[in-house]
Amino acid sequence: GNDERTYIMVKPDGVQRGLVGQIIGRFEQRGYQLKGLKLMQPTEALLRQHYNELVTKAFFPRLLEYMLSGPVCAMVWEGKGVVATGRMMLGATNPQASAPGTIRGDYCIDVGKNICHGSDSVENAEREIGLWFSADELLSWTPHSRPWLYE
Ligand code: DAT
Ligand code: MG
Repeated sequence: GNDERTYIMVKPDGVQRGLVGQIIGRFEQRGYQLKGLKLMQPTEALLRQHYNELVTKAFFPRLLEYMLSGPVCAMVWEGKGVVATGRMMLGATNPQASAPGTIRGDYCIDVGKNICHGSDSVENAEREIGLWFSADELLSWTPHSRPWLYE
């Protein structure tokens, strides 16, 4: 439905490079609704849960070091198809394979510095939102543009 949610995160390189506003702006412009937003320093324990399917990969130690290297901007966006569309807006995992016009295709080069995260399924989105946000950090509000976005 129109209340599908995804977890989007600007990674430490995106924050350092001043790209938080560009990434928020793309989701806003598309018409998605911001439900939660915070700048935070992730812990190793949280990152191990977030990337629980990747902890055995050879690149995981480098991924962990990168994700611990500074603050991240955590967000929840809501709207019809936001999980799949959010992934399209981010581009491919490897920025070299990301089309121009996508976030990774416009702003970065290497897979180990790919500036943003987006949930890969509705189920994982709900799991990740639960890891990164408490219930009282997610707000319920009615955007004035809703009738102009949805048929
Ligand atoms: P995505 O972030 O597109 O969902 P993923 O969940 O498979 O991709 O991996 C999470 C992150 O781990 C990814 O954004 C960058 C890093 N990563 C993935 N594959 C990698 C690889 N082969 N070498 C180095 N880093 C990798
Ligand atoms: Mg992933």
